[in-house]
Amino acid sequence: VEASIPEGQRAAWKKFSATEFKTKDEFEGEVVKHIETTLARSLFNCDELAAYGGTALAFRDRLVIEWNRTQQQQSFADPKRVYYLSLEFLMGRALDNAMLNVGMKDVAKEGLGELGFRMEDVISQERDAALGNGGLGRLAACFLDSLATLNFPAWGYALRYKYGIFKQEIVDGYQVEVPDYWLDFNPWEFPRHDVTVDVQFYGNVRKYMDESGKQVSVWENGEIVTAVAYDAPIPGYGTRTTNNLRLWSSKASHGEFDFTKFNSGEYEASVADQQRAETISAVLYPNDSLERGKELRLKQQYFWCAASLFDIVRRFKKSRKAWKEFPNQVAIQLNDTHPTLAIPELQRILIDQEGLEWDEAWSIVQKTFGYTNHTVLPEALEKWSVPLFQHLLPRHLQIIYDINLNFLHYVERNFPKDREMLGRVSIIEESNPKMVRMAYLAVIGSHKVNGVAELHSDLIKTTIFKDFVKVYGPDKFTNVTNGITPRRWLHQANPRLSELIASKLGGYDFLRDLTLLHKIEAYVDDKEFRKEFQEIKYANKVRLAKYTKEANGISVNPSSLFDIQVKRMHEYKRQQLNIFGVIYRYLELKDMSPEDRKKVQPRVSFFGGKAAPGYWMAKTVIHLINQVGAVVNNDKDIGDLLKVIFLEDYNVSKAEIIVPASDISEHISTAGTEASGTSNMKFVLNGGLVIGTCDGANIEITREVGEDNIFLFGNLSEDVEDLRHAHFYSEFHIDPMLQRVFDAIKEGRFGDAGQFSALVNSIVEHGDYYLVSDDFKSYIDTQKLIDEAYKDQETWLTKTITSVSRMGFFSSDRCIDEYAEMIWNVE
Ligand code: AZC
Repeated sequence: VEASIPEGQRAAWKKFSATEFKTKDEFEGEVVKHIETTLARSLFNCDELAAYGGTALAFRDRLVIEWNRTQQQQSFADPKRVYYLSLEFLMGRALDNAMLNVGMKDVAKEGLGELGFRMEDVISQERDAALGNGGLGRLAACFLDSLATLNFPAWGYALRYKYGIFKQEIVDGYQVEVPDYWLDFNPWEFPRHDVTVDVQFYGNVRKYMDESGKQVSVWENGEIVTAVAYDAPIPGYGTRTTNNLRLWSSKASHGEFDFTKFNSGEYEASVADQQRAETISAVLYPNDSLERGKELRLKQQYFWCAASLFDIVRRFKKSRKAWKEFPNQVAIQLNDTHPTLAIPELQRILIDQEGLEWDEAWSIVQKTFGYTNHTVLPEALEKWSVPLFQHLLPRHLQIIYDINLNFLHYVERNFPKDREMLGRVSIIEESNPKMVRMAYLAVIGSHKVNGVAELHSDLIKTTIFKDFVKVYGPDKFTNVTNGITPRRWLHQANPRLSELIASKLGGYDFLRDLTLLHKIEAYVDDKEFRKEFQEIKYANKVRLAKYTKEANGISVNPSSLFDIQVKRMHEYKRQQLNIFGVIYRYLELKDMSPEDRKKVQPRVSFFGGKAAPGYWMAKTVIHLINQVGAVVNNDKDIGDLLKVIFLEDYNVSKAEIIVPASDISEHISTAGTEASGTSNMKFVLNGGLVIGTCDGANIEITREVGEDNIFLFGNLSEDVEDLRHAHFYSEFHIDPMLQRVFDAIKEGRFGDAGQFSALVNSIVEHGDYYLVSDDFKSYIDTQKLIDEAYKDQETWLTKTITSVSRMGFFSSDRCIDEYAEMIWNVE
């Protein structure tokens, strides 16, 4: 329904249009107004949470004004839009980001001070929006920031999970999962009860011939669930562009209750229907890099794709352009295979609802989609069973069969001699039950496929998509190396460093063009600069030490070398290698004379990260870390020489405290397994060095910062396969240093050895798939180099400053520009 104010009344309307606060006083006025009216609190019962509420609402108003303006402008200009479909957006907190992006944090700080509050306390009241697992979700959040900052007309689409990623508690050294109900108070979202889409599941397909002799398919008798839009404004930095993140929430299609049932006394049944519908958007699946084939997950995926596509098509149709213009108006990026159903869904809309011919529709589909792959791990590649598909989405299965048939005909014509090829590239895997291979559907339905770092993009071409390179040629496959937003990961997380850089570069332009950082290399010998740089690092370590004391009750010395590994817990990321290394260090310290110990570089090993609830091995590693901490941290011989800290419930807002505090961070995945990694970039940008394998973006970080400024170790990806093979077919000799560690574990020095036997045996008896033993010596040797290097603080400082100055490449702005140019063709 068009609901515009008539011409004649617009002048009056404009006169009273909402305006933005511009001064400290106006800001305070807004805060107090919101606290007293919107929140119905007063001078006498205003706590920090209410102060947060008032501040957030004041800034929200500002964002909304720009947001409305942006949307209005885009409606008029009707440019090509980018739609980023991601099941995860790991946004973290919004207030600090909003204040910095609109450039009003100082004003707010002063204003809050006058009202009796400290900025840090107010900011820390906000709960993280934790609608993601790890790297993939955080990347999507960085992309939204860059899209808005670079003024691209872009939308994010996801689900409004009632429960985001679980909260991690550590109880007796074990991970316990607690639900994260984050929506109690969320001023950043706008329910759009008028923007709804009915989504169908189940049912059957009826086919008939219409008058013109054309075959028509009708998907009918299904169950309908309604999607309701919830929007969140995404402000750009230093621009008025404010884009939209649209999250879908599910509810029963007939409203709150089925009144027929309700009135006839079936209260429970009527509520049950409603709950069943709401279950779809209730919870984020907490697995990263593992797919379990659960029906509810497939339902989530379709629900979200169908609602988003309906919305996108509705917007396109407003422009009344011809269908062939669709790919000129719409670019849809698939963040991994989770949204692959959007491909058959668009095809279905075009042929079943809009009456296009198959080929014309399919050409539109292929031009519209791009697909980003984030992993080569086989256990992460999505497959859905054909019977489940048939049951839940009967029409989509037919369409997928047709897509597959056309594709296989094409392959057959072009590779008549390679009969095996058809089975290898078919979307349908001939297993029992048959499976739909989502990654293949995504490749076939997109015009570009990209990996997320150079090595990864090369690997997908030689492993999982090898045959598709033969079919389509290499040009369909490309690389866009990941990036991070310098707004959150420098300016917000490390304000003092940002300020220091700005003081030398004459302003904050580097936050919009990170390549300008290279100019600070000129200050690498500047005494004053070096001193300040070092002081900032120290202050950030003090901040983390303070947090550690509060959270873990353990005092750590900020002068120690801070060694940090924070990321999801996974065998391929090899936190086990790290903790085995820590044990080795501990054993060596125990063997030393008190004299020798005096020469040792004190170190704190920090760990943080969640394990998927069903991932037993990852949970065992958490337990081992905590057990080792309990022994080491209380050993009088050791004192400050070594501390082991597990930081509970690692998330985005904690990362903002942790990342700026590292001297060394660990990115030590088995070569060829980590697609990119993005925390490696965050740590280096904040003046920490990396110990890492030749994997993912570590390789490009090395290229940028120089080999002297990174500590690489371990086997190379091209040797991994041979090594694994050798573990089974030659005699497997465990590294003797690692054996020492295992002996200590078996002696029970870190508690009941039985608890860790599966972990040890995965290496000793079951082939050491992740090459922990093969890389152990190289890892320990490199850690020793680090201890030595750290003693020479001046050289260390030079390395860190030089590295920061060379990190310009890793801005997500660069990354978004590459997508825009190579994949989306948008300006
Ligand atoms: C991650 C990759 O593991 C990580 O290497 C990469 O940096 C990140 O995506 C962003 O591209 N993948 C995931 O989080 N999840 C899946 C399913 O791959």
